[in-house]
Amino acid sequence: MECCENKTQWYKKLVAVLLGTGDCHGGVKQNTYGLKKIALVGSPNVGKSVLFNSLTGAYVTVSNYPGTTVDVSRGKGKIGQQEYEIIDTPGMYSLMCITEEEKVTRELLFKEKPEAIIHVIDAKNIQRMLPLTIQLVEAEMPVILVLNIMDEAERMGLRIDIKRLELELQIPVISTIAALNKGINTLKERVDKYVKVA
Ligand SMILES: Nc1nc2c(ncn2[C@@H]2O[C@H](COP(=O)(O)OP(=O)(O)O)[C@@H](O)[C@H]2O)c(=O)[nH]1
Ligand SMILES: [Mg+2]
Repeated sequence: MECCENKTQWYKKLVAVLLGTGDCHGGVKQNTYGLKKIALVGSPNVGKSVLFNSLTGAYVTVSNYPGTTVDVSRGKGKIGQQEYEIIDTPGMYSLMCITEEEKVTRELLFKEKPEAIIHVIDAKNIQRMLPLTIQLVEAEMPVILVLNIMDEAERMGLRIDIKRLELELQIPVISTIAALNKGINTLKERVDKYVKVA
């Protein structure tokens, strides 16, 4: 997005930028400097942004990843007693990146080294989406797997043995229905435990 395209009056934007409370798009900026990071990754349309909104407050910063036109959203979120910078990354299908979005997410993961990487998948398409989980685990990243859109998966009659999946993958696995805010507290508890142990 070009600056000043939106409808916020120019002087409000200027004041926000000068006071450090806003970005050039007039959005309110969250100071997440120095906070440990948690990244949400996964294919497009799996519910990353819905989860991001559940985990963060009202104010988030959307900015281009340096040197690209790809948007990355960042916000502050409290998990357990700790505040984190939560990052909503551009959609990625594979660590063997092809698209600019995938390159950004890959670079972000390697450079910013989040404390936890929440791989969000659409439970209906678990077979197609698990390969990225495995790639992330093999890259020795701190992965937590979220099986989202469980409502539709269950409606289709899909039964997923979560305990078995945890045993096989050796990572925490949580099921959620992000659109209905279900499973979010369990996810937070598991992230909290996971980050403390790591
Ligand atoms: N049925 C259902 N829909 C969901 C769930 N979570 C997200 N969605 C919907 O899936 C679509 C994509 O969500 P979004 O967060 O934009 O996905 P993203 O591309 O991964 O960021 C939206 O229409 C959401 O409302 C869920 O648990 N169940
Ligand atoms: Mg999104």
